[in-house]
Amino acid sequence: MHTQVAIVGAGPAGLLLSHMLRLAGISSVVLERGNRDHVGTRMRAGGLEHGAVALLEKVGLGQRLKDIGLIVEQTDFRFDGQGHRVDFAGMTQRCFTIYPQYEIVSDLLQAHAQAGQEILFDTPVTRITGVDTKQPRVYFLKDGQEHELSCDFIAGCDGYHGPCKQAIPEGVLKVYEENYPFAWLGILAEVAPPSLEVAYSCHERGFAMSSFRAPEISRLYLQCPVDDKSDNWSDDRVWSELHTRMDVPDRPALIEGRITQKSVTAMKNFVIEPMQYGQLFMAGDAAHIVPPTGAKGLNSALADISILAPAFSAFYQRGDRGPLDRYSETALKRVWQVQRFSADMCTLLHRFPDTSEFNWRAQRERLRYMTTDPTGALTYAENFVGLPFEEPA
Ligand code: RFL
Repeated sequence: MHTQVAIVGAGPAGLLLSHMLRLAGISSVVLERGNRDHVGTRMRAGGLEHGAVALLEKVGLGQRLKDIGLIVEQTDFRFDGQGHRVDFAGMTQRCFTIYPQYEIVSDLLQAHAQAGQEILFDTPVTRITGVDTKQPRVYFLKDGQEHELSCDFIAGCDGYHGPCKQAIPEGVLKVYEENYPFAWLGILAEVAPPSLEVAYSCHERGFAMSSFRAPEISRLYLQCPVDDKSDNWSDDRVWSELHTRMDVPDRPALIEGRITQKSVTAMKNFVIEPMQYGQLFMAGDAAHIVPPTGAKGLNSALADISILAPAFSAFYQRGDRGPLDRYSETALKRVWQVQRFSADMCTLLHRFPDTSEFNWRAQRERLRYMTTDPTGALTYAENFVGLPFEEPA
């Protein structure tokens, strides 16, 4: 088997890349460890920056997004018993769109099916070789048998735990990592949020957040200990803690509903440099992770592809390898801006277990500055709606 670009991973990054390559007439094969159901139903991110929406529209994936995406124009920050709204859309003339990750994946799977482009599910990649040669190879299992795919390039879109980055030699790869001393209990509930806005709460008992995935589906989060388990959280305990942390007199109280999912997620920043080596190009969570406080993980994965797909086009259509050679440098500029914003939001909104009274007091003053001072609010607004994406040709 041979293809031009072998793509490891059928998450949003891998699927968008193969979709954009097909539009440019470049062949690719997507190899995915999980099965189709697993890939299509994963409940993860929910919000798209304006640049991500523009990119999806440009590559023909804008219709359902337009039909069912929900526009958000302001964020409500709650602290010291009060709500403080930041009208980010008014400040930037851009909005944020709630469109769950599983909908993007579903649109991409549908586009692949319509184009007759097969995705190889249940095919875990075991190793890749020859990334510093003209003919790298990807080895994968299918029905227990090892198979080999030769290619011109490999795109490592295999998430944080995937195998591709291991092909970059130790002396070349630099890993930056920050782990936080708390986690998030993520809750999915069948109930409409009190209003269609994202609300963050910085409370002395810990961070809480109210968002949504659809008009009748709330997505809620509670800061919890790093080693916590979702079994420790009965539904009553979840709602009681959410009310304590989220409800303030000047905002409608949270409405309770049937909880359908609870899971604990660790918080970390992680970046590898460079994001490429030889014929291997890393994208999305495989190359960088952010704590989800700034809603950037999915957006960053799509932003990488907005750079990588046109770089492959430049190579195959014009014989110009320059954009590919500069991919890591170009992508990392945006990646680090997103890391900086996500780390700031994470630090600003959580209650650190060992924080001093001084830091806790100063933390809320930083929040007050960000929500009430025009300069502070504009800085938040510009970062939240998103830094520019590369414009695909
Ligand atoms: P993905 O989605 O992890 O896809 C990687 C794919 O690679 C496959 N894979 C392999 N395939 C073949 N062989 C192997 N050996 C393989 N090893 C791995 C995996 O099965 C998988 O299908 O990465 P991608 O495409 O880079 O997309 C990134 C996004 O998924 C991610 O950034 C966001 O979901 C992060 N994230 C959130 N981001 C937000 O912006 N807002 C959120 O609210 C938010 N919530 C979340 C999240 C991530 C979560 N995870 C990962 C724990 C909530 C959760 C629970």
